[in-house]
Amino acid sequence: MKILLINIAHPAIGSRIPDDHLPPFGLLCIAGSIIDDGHEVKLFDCDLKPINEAELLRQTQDFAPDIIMFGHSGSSTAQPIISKTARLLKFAIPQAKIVYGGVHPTYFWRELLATDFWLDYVVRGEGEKTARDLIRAIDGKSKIEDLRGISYRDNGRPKANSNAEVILDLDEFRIGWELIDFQDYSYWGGKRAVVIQFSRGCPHLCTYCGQRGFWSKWRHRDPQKLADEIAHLNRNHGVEVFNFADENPSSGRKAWRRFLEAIIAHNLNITLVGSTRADDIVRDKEFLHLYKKAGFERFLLGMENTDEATLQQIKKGATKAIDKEAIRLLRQHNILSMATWVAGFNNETDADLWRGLKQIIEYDPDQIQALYAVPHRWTPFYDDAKELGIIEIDKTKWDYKHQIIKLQNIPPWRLFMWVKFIEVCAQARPKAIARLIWNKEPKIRHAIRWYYKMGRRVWIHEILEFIFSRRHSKTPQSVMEFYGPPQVKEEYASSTRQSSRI
Ligand code: B12
Ligand code: SF4
Repeated sequence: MKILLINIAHPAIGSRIPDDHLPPFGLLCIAGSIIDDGHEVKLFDCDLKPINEAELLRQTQDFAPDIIMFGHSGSSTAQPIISKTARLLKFAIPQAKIVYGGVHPTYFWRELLATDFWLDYVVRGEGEKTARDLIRAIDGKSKIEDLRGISYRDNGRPKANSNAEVILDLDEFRIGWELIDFQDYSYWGGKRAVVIQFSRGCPHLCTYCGQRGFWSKWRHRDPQKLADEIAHLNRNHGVEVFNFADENPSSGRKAWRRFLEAIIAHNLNITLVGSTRADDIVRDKEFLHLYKKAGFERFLLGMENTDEATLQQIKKGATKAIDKEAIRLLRQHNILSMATWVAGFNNETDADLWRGLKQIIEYDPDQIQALYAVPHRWTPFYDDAKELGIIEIDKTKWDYKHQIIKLQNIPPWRLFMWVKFIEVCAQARPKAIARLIWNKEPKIRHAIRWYYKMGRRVWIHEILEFIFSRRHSKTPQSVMEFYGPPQVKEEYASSTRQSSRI
């Protein structure tokens, strides 16, 4: 069968920040599995090259796919444009089946199938096996009703089969690298780059996060096989930067150490960038030199808040002391730390924000990402936030970079100014600038310089956007009203629990 994979979040994306683009990793994971099942697969990465509707339509008609599969890693924010594009293509090529997968459709299959009548199937959860089985069923080799992890329409009504089992052996399916031209993709300031993944899932229970529910059990790839794949991509395709998709790659200490050692044994000159937890960094203080030697240049530490009570409320399982120590240890090994800080968990006041700023400076991270809380319905945070008002109903802005939840004490313009002020204070401190000038490693100096350059552009872009195009909802509805009746949420919660049993 002819399968077209489409990665799309917004049209003419090339005009947006940043210039660097990473390959659409989730779709490449699906691709490996379905290519190996004997299908002809093509990828349109509309994030990479701006494409208008007429051109997309023409290219799709030229390929004449039997199935068109949509996905995007900015899942909820991409949904409106995916719906629109899917509609366009379905009307033009009605015989093609439309399939949609990823985080957002996994939890919103019912609404999507009820409103987007051009959509034929939703793949819930991990896609490698389920997408392969679905294509076999569309090809008439099995019955849709017998599959797991699929939602579809039965007599016109949205229906879901039982959840798919999690993939326990992450090396069972390969990544369809052959669909991309490596030259097209870069990160870290123009360096050839890909996304890679060691593990899926997370054992922690932070209330605002959907990772545990989506991926369920924490699993990892064979450390040696992943190291070999990285070495292959570096030596044969010139990939210099590997951005880890894992939320929490270091959860399994032994496996993680084996991976670091396997990478070191390959003796590569590469840059590794990832996210992890501050407590794992502190736990691994005896072998942080291996992180460095393997090539890690930066870790994003999801600290989210500097207030002990808020950390407990969001069940972060972290303390201020651990967060601070992790930053110190990373610096000792000349690995950059990027701390996330999130506004909107606790109906902050100006005094809270001022205290937050002072604490961020005291933590002294190299980089900061100031974000806004997003009350996704599939997270426990939804229950804390459901009565709160929202000021943004445009889902393309539910990206952690726009305020969604209304604060009682601070109007949006003032919170925005606080967030920008916190960013500039953290990044433009003389101490931070001095680190750029005096860092002994050219690679790290490049990394810091690139972040400043990009940060400056994003910062100005966000201010202009706020002044000229941001319009907040005048009649705020509550989070619950926005999402609809609460009994629907109950069903999603229980379906997540089912998959967590495995
Ligand atoms: C790497 C990453 C990025 C990279 C993406 C690089 C790339 N080109 O892939 C970058 C940094 C660019 C990025 C950007 C954003 N991201 Co991001 N990102 C991630 C991260 C850490 C990993 C994504 C990934 O590759 N996962 C591994 C793959 C294998 O998983 P996957 O993509 O979900 O795909 C699997 C399944 O979902 C399913 N599937 C997915 N798509 C499809 C399609 C079909 C047809 C099928 C059948 C199955 C299927 O099968 C796949 C294999 O099992 C995730 C968190 C996470 N751990 O997943 C956040 C995450 C996806 N990002 C998120 C967000 C919000 C964003 C941004 C909006 C943030 C921002 N402020 O700008 C932007 C979007 C940018 C844009 N252009 O619109 C959220 C999405 C939450 C949501 N509800 O929508 C996540 C979940 C993180 C979180 N905080 O919760 N991101
Ligand atoms: S925020 Fe990070 S540590 Fe917490 S549950 Fe999500 S992935 Fe795990």
